[in-house]
Amino acid sequence: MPMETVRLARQGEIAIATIDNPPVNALGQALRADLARVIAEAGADPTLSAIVLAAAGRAFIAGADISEFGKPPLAPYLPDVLDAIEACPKPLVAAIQGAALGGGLEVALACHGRVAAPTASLGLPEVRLGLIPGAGGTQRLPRLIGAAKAFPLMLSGEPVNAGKALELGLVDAVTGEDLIAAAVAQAHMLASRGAPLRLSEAGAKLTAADRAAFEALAADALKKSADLPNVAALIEAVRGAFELNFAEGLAVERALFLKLVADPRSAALRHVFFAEREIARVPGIGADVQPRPIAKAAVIGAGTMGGGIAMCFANVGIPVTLIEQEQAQIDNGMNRVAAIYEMSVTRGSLTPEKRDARMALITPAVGLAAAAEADIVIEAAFEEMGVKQQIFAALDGIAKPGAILASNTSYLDVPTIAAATRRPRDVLGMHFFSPANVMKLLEVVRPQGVAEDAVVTAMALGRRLGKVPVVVGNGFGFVGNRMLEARTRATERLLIAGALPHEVDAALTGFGFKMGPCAMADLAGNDIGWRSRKARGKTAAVADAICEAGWFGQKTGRGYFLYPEGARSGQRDPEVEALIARISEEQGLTRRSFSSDEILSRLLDPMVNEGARILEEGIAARPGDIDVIWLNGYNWPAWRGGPMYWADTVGLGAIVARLEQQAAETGDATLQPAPLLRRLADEGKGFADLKTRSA
Ligand code: 3H9
Repeated sequence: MPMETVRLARQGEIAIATIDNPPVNALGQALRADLARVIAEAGADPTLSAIVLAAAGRAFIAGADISEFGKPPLAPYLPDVLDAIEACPKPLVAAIQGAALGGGLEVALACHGRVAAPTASLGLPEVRLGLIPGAGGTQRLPRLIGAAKAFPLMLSGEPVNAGKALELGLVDAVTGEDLIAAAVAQAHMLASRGAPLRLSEAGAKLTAADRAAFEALAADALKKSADLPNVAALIEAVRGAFELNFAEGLAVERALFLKLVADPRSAALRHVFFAEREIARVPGIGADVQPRPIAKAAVIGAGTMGGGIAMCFANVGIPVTLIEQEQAQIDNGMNRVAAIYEMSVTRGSLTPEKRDARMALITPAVGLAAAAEADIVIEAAFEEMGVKQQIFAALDGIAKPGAILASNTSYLDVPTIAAATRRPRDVLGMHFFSPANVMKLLEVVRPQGVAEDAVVTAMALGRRLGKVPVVVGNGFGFVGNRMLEARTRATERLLIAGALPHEVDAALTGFGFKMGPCAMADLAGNDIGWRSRKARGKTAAVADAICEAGWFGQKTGRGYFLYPEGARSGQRDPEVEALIARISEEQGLTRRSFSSDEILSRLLDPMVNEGARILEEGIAARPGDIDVIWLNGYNWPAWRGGPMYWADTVGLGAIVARLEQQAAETGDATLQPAPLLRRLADEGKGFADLKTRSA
């Protein structure tokens, strides 16, 4: 017999219904059925006067069960269960601790009173899954707090804490004392008042002024996200609260919700949701391995990267020593950090007090000896093996036993760095992305032989720093940059074959990226790739010629594009276009035009191919890990699910055929489909079929 997901107890005349559906009380079919049954029973019990709806565990209710979406809906449906809760003849009070999100908040809105613990976090995050609230949220929330306040909550998906919820009127009370006792008191009070107040019958907040304020916000939202179907749907549903009766409004909301659930964009966002949770499970490392405590950190190198990493620590309250070789260098580094914080203060996103507190947590120092106290040392020095080895050899004699020694290298071999120490089990890579204080991605590079708890520590620390940490294997460029290089080579091939920089970029921005590869290279500085190629004895005809002309990108006012004073984006440069045409001619190629679709597949197929090799080599554990990396480090559009997910939607057979054709056309062996890609295509499978739950 399946476990019951709702327990019923009583305190005198009050029933306490406790939801218990670990881990986060998601509203799967069993819970919906139990909830409907328990509320119907309690509602019909003449010895009861009111009901408290509480929940066990760390969350109140995390919302609908996302894993049920995309499958045929199972009765009882959540909107119907909530209608029954609201229609209960006895008052129901929600006792909210932890997350009340999506359908979870909608349950609370169907109740007749709401009491929250300080740990409560309330929100309607459906928008992040490409959806809108689908169990009455778009109708009940505007009736509770007005559409002008409700709409921004639903549009951002950002949850609010208990204090803010009270201020908004989302909850009736917040208690730091016994939550159940407070909810029981509220239940007694409502029972003594007679008929429960039902939000479906409330309308006082839906005034003309509220409508006008909502319409202004809606117009602005549409302008900013015209291409997102759920924003228009959200506006339509909320507008229904003004124009339709409750039942009609609910029907419109339901129809819109079901349409959005079936949209491939929502399916992609759901894939991302689960992939971002899967990364926490590191293959081969048990859930019982504990992280080492991290109370103090040190960062070596106060350049842009090192400064940004130090800020990550200070931002979450971890004291950090920022180390350079000379006083002038550390002064520069600290000034740069101070200037970035100052910018946040000017923009209003940071208070001067918080800025001061954060600056106070960063201690500047000269010389590696200052790393002696640190529980973790992150090296962000010059990207050269000799430099790194020297630093790690010195650190070996300085750092305390058990300290994690991490390199922020983006390409170099981590075991070779570790070999400079006598403690390779404590050495790994922590690859931050620029700007380190902003970008979410953290590649945790796990060389063979590193201690399991060192990896777990880096992962836990990454999450504490607000990052999305993904474990990757050791290998040139790890995952993200290795695939980026495949795209960079593809760009070069396209330019020489006949496409122009603005056409290449337009194909990618049309796909949903914020920037194309040429604009991105111009922003990062073309000289960076040039230097790296030269160090490895590699060439790229167009990119090299642009650098030889001194066109390093935005910082020099020209690169692939022209950046006249005050221009917000690059403009076509006839000289660059002529230079590219000359290179095509020198290589004996007749330039031809490319459609946007063709450019896109020529840019993305080689990345997928490289991703397949990365999986074969075990550098990434799962296709979803690669997707998470591209979403959080390289601005891959979330609603496209990531490169490996995208490949599955295109069909691996089609990608194999296109790669073969390109390989034959160009004679470039790297374009030959990877064995894994070919095997999956032959079997009619996708990367998703590889997905395994790891230990
Ligand atoms: C919705 O409600 C639609 C309605 O309006 C209308 C319906 C008709 N479903 O994140 P964690 C799993 S849309 C299924 O690591 P935390 C998660 O996969 C929904 N599973 O914990 C993980 O599993 P595993 C709107 C879910 O403490 C485990 O629970 N709601 C769901 O760091 C632990 O998760 C949302 O979008 C779910 N809804 O954070 C909220 N939620 O261990 C989504 C979690 O196997 N959830 N799981 O990997 C969250 O934001 C966070 O999970 C939460 C807890 C803050 C609650």
